[in-house]
Amino acid sequence: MDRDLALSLVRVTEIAALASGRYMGRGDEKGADQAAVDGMRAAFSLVNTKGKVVIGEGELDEAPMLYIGEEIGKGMDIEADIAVDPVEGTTLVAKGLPNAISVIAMAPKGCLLNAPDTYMKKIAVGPKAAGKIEIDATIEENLNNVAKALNKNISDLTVIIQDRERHKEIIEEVRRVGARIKLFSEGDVAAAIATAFEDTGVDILMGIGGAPEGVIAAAALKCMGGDFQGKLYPMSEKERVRCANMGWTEDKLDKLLTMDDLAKGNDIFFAATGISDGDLLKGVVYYGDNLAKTHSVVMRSKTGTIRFVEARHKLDKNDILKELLRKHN
Ligand code: VTB
Repeated sequence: MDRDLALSLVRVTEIAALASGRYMGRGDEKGADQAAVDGMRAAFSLVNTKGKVVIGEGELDEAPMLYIGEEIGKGMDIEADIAVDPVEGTTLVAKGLPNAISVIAMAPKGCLLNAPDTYMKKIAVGPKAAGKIEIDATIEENLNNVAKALNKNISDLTVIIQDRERHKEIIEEVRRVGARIKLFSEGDVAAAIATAFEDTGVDILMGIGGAPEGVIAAAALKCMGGDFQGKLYPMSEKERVRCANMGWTEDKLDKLLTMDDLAKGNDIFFAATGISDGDLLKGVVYYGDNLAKTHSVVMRSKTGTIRFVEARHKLDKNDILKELLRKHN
């Protein structure tokens, strides 16, 4: 895929973040999400590709826009799979908490797993510890192997875990082994990405989060040379049925999903823009005088280039933004 698509993708997440950022702290999760969806959908219509949403806002009957299977983009003969999470962490935006991002991943047709809307058990690390994780190994084994790869003592190692009751045993075991823990409330894509940037101080993500978010995190880690493993983890009968309907019958649920099963090949693009301030990305700043600033990261697996893009937007000079901000103000 054309390398210039990377910059087109960052425009898409920037516009989604600029629209969604309007809802920060307003207690309106739906509004925050809808603004980002409207922004992504409008901005993507200018991207030179024929994309099909494989990870999106849900099935057609539950999502009128960016639904799974929707064809988006300006056309052209480049066919691509698109995974979107217009707001990764709607609660974070609604409450004005850190680490909300808008994300998109893109790969050639057939390369992103069409994951069912269920949970996934996950483990993720950055490049230095790639190849050293095994989702079925014990927590102690994984922590020892990652510590060794990073040339750290176990007590220097930081495990990032979503603050949920379902992670009680993982947390207890990490504490017993002696590593540090950073808990987060929402958004395990940003948490997985943080493992690939040494300055965040985060070394390994463990726990159970959304399966669609697992595909997006795997795409990002592929671009950064990190590692990710997952296993589908339905937590209710309804989710089990949902999995079975997509071919994930009971006998297949235990399949190990490697980074290549989730984001195949080496032509993956990933872009994210901060909505609220986070470990890696700054949130949207509205300066007044129709000026706003966004901070994004965009990467491409083929070359491994990682770009941070700080952009200043004249909100009254961009037709898409003008229209969006009229609706979401
Ligand atoms: C997960 C995680 C997401 O929501 O889907 C989580 O992958 C939902 O978990 O990043 P709960 O049902 O326990 O809330 C996020 O944290 C963000 O929406």
